[in-house]
Amino acid sequence: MEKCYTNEIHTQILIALLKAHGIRKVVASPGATNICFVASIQNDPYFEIYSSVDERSAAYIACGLSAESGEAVVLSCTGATASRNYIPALTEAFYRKLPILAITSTQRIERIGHNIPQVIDRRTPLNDIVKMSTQVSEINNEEDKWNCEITINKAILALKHHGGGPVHINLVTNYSSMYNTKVLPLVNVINRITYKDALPDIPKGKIGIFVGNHKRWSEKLTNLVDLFCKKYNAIVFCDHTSNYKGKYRAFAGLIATQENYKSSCCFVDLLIHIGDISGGYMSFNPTKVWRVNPDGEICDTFRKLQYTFEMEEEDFFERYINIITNEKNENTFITEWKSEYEKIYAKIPELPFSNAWIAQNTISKIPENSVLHLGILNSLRTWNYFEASQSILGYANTGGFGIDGCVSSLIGASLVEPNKLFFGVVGDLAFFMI
Ligand SMILES: Cc1ncc(C[n+]2csc(CCOP(=O)(O)OP(=O)(O)O)c2C)c(N)n1
Repeated sequence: MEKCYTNEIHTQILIALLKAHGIRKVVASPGATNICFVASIQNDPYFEIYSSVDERSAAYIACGLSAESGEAVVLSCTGATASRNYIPALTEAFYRKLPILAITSTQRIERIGHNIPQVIDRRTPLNDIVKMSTQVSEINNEEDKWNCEITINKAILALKHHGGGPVHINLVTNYSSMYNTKVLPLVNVINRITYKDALPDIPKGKIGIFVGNHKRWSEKLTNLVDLFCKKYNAIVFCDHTSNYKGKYRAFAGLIATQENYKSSCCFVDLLIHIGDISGGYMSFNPTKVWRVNPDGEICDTFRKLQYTFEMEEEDFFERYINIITNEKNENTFITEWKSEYEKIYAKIPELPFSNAWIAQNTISKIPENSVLHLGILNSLRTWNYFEASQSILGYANTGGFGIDGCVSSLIGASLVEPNKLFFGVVGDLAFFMI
């Protein structure tokens, strides 16, 4: 019989991502629960596998291997108490910041606490043995697959993040005895770019910058984004809470929320994602997403994440502006966007009296330099169809999406700027929750 990979897809994804991230050294200890993983990698000559019966020694071997080679090293053990024997060496690795990926295999988590032989609870790790502990379970649908890939990418990246250290994956198995998968699945490989890393090339094609809820922009950031857009033919997808007011603003509520029409402007080769949670419910179809945020999180809003740039937005745009290129861009995307916007805006029918009608007829009358606070959902959504004057900043409580504090937030903000006009648009429920 030809020896191939296990049929357990989550384990295949784990193996594919280990390879994609260049991790090949494994110290394996015997048992039944980690057979799917170990037998699969034994069938792949990419991996360099060492066997150690005693898990305690195995984990110390991994420490030595990692410290000497400078590489991340994988540990694999079975269920029951096997993983407990990793604690001494993982403690060692934690304080020496050694990138050890401890993969402890387990039966389904639902079995914990039911006197099932060999099932123990590893869901709460000690404070100082791993930087991150996570669960990888079997896959039943696309959402599970996405979650599996994200979880494993995150775990692998944590091995080297902020100085690095050990990480734990609790790997569920159903003990599949089928090993007839010849080719590993294609997986989404995510990497983190920090200040010391080389910058990847900007792909050719259409580029959109998606701005979620964003604090007030500095003049410097606006200028840098404008220069970036000019150089790379990019535009900036915004709603009222994005607060970018530069030359390449693409006010997107009307175009990117259509259910029965998908504008070609929403298909981009690269979407650069900045800012925080958006309540615009806008949909875009990027080929790849680069997230830029000093938090460095692997936050995959559009499910196409390729890189997270752990840096300030200003630094990201400045670095790409300073790259010398011979190509000259025509800035066609912003022209395309503007004509698309006009075309769709012209199709808005006469509106009945409603929040949308009020938005359409009021927004242009709001005085310059005012501040607009919008209740989440209906108010934000409908006012996002109509553009405000560029001097007006917009806010909505899209952190937690509560309708309980829109008016209070407006009052709080107005206390800081007593000479400004603050306008609030909230529905009746939100109003009475103040
Ligand atoms: C504290 C809280 N309770 C309940 C909800 C669920 N919820 C979301 S929108 C909504 C209706 C709000 O209606 P309205 O006041 O008309 O709001 P608006 O038109 O400003 O969206 C409710 C009950 C919520 N988001 N927050």
